[in-house]
Amino acid sequence: MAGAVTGAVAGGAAVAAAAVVAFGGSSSAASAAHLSVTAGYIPRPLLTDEAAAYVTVTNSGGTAAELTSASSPLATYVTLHTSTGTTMRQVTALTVPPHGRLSLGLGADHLMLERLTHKPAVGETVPLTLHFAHAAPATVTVTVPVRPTTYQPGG
Ligand SMILES: [Cu+2]
Repeated sequence: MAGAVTGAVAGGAAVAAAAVVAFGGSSSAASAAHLSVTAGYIPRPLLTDEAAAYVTVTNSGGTAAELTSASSPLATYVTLHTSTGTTMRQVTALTVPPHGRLSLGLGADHLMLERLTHKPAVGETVPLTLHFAHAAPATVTVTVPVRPTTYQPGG
């Protein structure tokens, strides 16, 4: 492909080509990250300060994507948290590996809904909008149920 496209490469195409090369330099380009979001829920919070939210993001593409931010009408703002042992800290992004998944859950990475607009009831459904980098679609909105505070998926 070298030479033939000289002068015809638009800015966006040049950036995409450079990103693919960075993943290994093979001439067979890795497929772009393609995401789906499933299996979400929110354990019912005891207060209105904050609530954790869990989803699973599956990447069927050959390049990594990043969850960079989220929002919800239930929260004033949403942060991304990672857990190490019993402590959690805020991070700027969570990685969705190629041909893999990002599983948010109790004791693991999670979304933190901060300053809730109200205390949600069990069975209420809450929209979550997730924003991704290096992926299609770049924005995914899912509706997740509020579960009992002690709920654990799959027992
Ligand atoms: Cu947290």
